Amino acid sequence: MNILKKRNPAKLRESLEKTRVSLLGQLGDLFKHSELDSEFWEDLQDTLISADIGIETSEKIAIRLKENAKAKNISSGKECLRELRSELLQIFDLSDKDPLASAQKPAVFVMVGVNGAGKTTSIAKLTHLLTSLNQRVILGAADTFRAAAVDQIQIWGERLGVTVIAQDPGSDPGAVAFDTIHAAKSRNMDVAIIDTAGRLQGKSNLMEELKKISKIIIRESDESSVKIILVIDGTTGQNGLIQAVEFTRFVNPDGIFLSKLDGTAKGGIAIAIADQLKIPIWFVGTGEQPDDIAVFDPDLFISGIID
Ligand SMILES: Nc1nc2c(ncn2[C@@H]2O[C@H](COP(=O)(O)OP(=O)(O)OP(=O)(O)O)[C@@H](O)[C@H]2O)c(=O)[nH]1
Ligand SMILES: [Mg+2]
Repeated sequence: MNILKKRNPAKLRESLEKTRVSLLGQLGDLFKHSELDSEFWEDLQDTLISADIGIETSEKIAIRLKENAKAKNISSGKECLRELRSELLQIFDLSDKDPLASAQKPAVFVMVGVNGAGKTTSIAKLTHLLTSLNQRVILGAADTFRAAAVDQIQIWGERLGVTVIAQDPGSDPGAVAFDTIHAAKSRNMDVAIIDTAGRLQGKSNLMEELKKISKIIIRESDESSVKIILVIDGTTGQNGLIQAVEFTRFVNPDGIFLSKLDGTAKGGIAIAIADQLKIPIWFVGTGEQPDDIAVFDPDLFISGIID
């Protein structure tokens, strides 16, 4: 059983407020159109693009809706809105697994992403969520690159009452990851969460290093229990998507943590991520505190932006 399913639905809805207001106003006007004429289809596509769904995905949705409307003899905006919902649901229908599924303990989360995406804060949130579900959690400070990174995660560890495995800044991140897995095993932990240094796509040496760290982690664990979680800053819109594509050249993310969904009207990026990357979104960040996390759910998300 997936104990994470639909955790904090209200937070997910709340975080979509700005996206909903901006998208809904436009969709509302659009679907009032009495006629589904060429102007309607153009406006629909533009509306989707302006919600950060991206040109390619927006085009695809508009084309499919148009085909469906024709095939099903749909002529009213209202019916078309229903079709939009099922079209979006289909985009999120990806082969997904339980993030915590693991043949043997511990499940290992490796957090990766560009500088400042929200990796370390998201670790605090996951820790908070998992410990509240009676999971035993240990953290690994494998961001040994940025001077204050080890302190930052240690402070979270203290606040949340979990152990942080760390070495001095500048030490080998692969060694910290190795230590964390072994500490997790010997202490019978349910979940080990490993922080990594932020890296920009252009820095291929850092990207190669990430590949190395993830190889060590997979070698030291049961492969099925290791989940690479790509953290994408939701406020960066289409740019976040470009970064994500770059990461997939070096590691294979299993799931996405979409951070900073609060305060952005760019929530439509979730749709572009699912459509273009085919990687499931697992969690969203809804603020800066440890309890500002929601488990992503396609139904709730779609209702959150169009209802
Ligand atoms: N509003 C909001 N702020 C967030 C969220 N997640 C992270 N932040 C903020 O984003 C900033 C960067 O977060 P970090 O967790 O340090 O990001 P990081 O990816 O670990 O950064 P580096 O380690 O430097 O690469 C901090 O000020 C966080 O408080 C979120 O969901 N909502
Ligand atoms: Mg960090």
